[in-house]
Amino acid sequence: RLLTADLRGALDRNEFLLHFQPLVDAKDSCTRGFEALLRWKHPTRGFVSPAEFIPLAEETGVIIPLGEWIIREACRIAATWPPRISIAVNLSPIQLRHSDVPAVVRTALGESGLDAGRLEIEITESVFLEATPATLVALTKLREMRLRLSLDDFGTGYSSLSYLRRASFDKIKIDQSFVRDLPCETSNLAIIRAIVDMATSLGMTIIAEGVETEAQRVCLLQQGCHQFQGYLFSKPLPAEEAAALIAAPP
Ligand code: G
Ligand code: G
Ligand code: MN
Ligand code: NA
Repeated sequence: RLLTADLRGALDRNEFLLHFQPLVDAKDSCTRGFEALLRWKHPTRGFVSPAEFIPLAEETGVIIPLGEWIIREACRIAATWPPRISIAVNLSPIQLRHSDVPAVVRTALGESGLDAGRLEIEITESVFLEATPATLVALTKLREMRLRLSLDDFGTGYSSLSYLRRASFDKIKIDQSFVRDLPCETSNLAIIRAIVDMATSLGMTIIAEGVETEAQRVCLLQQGCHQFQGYLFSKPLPAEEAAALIAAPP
């Protein structure tokens, strides 16, 4: 079992780092941006998955300082990339409820010099399960700061179309569970078609996650997805490798 004490000290001991997975254009497979994915290099256990420690960080409140560090670190690194490359950062619902995310973002943009238009915030539908008025105020403020909002893991949770409109999302990320069994699974295809129709009519960008095969890529392109993310293009990369990929595309 992971020790809470380990987690609390990990930030001060510089044990966290970010990896970056390309978000590619569906038409030409060029990298348009990256999603920042948190990694914990534990001194004795090696790399620990965020799926294991994010829930613990949320329970213990460590997600507040950790979430702030993630935003600042992602902006710092993205500011070294060409301006056409964007950065997507995952936000925990707890973070959105219990910290002043717009203030944290403002600080991160200021100290890095990153243009706000290059920063994308990813939140899951679970944000709306216990959304307080403050949650929607924070999302509205982020929009007013010209950030883009992206709805992560779409289709897996509680979806309210009215929230989609009120928070005015720019982007929907189709969850990898719908992509996994393509192109043969016709019920998933029907769901993807419905999501694409809805998101297109709302003017949103549609990205499919977990794209692993050429057959999936072709199928999703035919369905009208705008961007792809997945092992077919690249796994999440250390910062140096992400920079190398930008400098010398495959
Ligand atoms: O990259 P990986 O498959 O290991 O990520 C596992 C889970 O951890 C995913 O659901 C992802 O959204 C989450 N995660 C990864 N990085 C972050 C982060 O920086 N902040 C938050 N809140 N969640 C993250
Ligand atoms: O934030 P989110 O829950 O969407 O996190 C994306 C997760 O999916 C990360 O843990 C990342 O490592 C993982 N991932 C990215 N590409 C692929 C892929 O092609 N296949 C699978 N199975 N997982 C992927
Ligand atoms: Mn994500
Ligand atoms: Na996802």
